[in-house]
Amino acid sequence: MEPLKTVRPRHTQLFINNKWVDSTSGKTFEDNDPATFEKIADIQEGDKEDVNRAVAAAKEAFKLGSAWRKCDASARGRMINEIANLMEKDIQFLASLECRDVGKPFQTAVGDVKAAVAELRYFAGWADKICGSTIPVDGDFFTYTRLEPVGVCAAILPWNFPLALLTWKVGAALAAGCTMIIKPAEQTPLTALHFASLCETAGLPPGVINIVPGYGPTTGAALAHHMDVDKISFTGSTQVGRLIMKAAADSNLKKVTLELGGKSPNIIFADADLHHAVEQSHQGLFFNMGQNCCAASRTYVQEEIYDKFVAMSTERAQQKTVGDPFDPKNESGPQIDEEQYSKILEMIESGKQEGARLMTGGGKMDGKGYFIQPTVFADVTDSMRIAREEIFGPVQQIIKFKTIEEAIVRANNTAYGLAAGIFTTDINKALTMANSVRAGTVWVNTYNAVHAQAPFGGYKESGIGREHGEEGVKHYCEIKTVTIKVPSKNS
Ligand code: TXE
Repeated sequence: MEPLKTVRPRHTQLFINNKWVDSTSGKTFEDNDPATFEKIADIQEGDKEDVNRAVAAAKEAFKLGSAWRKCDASARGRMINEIANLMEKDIQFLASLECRDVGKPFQTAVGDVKAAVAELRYFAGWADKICGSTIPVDGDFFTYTRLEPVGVCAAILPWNFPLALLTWKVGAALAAGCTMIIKPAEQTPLTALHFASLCETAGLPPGVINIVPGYGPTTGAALAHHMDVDKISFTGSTQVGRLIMKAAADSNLKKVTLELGGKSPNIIFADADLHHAVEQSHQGLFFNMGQNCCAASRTYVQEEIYDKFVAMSTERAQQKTVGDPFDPKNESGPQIDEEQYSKILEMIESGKQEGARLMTGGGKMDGKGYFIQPTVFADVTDSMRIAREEIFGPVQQIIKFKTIEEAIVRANNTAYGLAAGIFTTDINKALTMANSVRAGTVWVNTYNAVHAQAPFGGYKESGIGREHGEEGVKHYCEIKTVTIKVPSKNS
């Protein structure tokens, strides 16, 4: 599939109650291309007033007796499937838009749209399979549970996988029968807006899906503090995750699920298939320009193979093609914005100053765009900033270890707990490590294998709750217990 290199967004307004509207303030913000610095579009900038309008619409759509509440669960599922079908039809447009807005290589963007379609199809299947149970309580009672939609939900999204992460949240929310207000990241509002138009075409009643682009401290905070939002699902930094929890505590104790940062260990044992481990570790870190919450950003390599692994990883990073994301020869594009770009370059400097051995890269690339050289550091120690803080960029840290016992302790020596990788051909080592690492996802002899069917989320400061799978759907449900007095029960 060829990219649409001159792609333009079809929508730049807010989407509330199935209508395209300007922001109440009349303000707009610029959405820019990170590869060229060119303006793509002026986007209507939502704030508190617009959030109020969108929440009111979502609340109305969720009212008892509304079209959405009376809709058969199977019909909800068909609508979700129809959105997936429409996305599939528009794959070239959506992937081109994502490529331009995020700066991710076109083929990666195509992969994101395919993943988003698969997400929706998975959740569509759940719509009429969300069941309560009957419970044999003591006494003359008949007791059952109902899993009811939690209500009006808010989703605050990051910019690294704008469309895919949107479907993680929307798919589960719609399957459960909730209504939703979505705030895309200010850097990447375009695919969310197009998604809204597809929701309308697929037949979602007004108010079920609303999109309010805007900034975090205004639009995002208004959602987090809103008294009529029943649940908020956030993906982004740990720092903002704390603010979301505080806002929930200070307002209506809305339910909170958080998917936050990470500093995931990736442990390569000497018995691993070396070529495979080098390539997977490279992809595990450099995929999406390193802008990945589960990036393999602490690569622990057993001493027997350490030098070889470092040499091979360096060579692999040197082969990496970085440039125009629309050019199919490029594996990597720019970072998302000035803030991330400066943060990554500063982290690289700290690595050099703290004595890590720079094997390749180590700076920005010449010319326009937020491009950074693929960078590999060896001889990294656990106390260095590059081994402790999330870099969120194309910077690989390779660290030496000796024993499995030491690997376990060092892997767990972090405030994060999102993911971990283990490379070994010994099943006992694999299982010991899988059971010992405190992380929400453990990959053995693979990395970044994320699926809609399997729960995803963080231990410790990497988050609260799970997305995907049955657990993910249940986070959009309340459990109601109904107990009825009966004259006499029989087993
Ligand atoms: O995140 P923010 P940023 C990590 C990564 C990155 C760092 C900062 O380390 O370098 O976070 O990135 C909205 N109330 N991740 O600054 O600020 C914001 O508008 C409510 C990991 O982009 O957390 C955007 O929609 N919302 C991560 C979203 O939060 C607020 C993905 C994320 O932005 C808000 C992204 C507020 N006060 C960054 N302030 C992952 N887990 O994948 C901001 N927002």
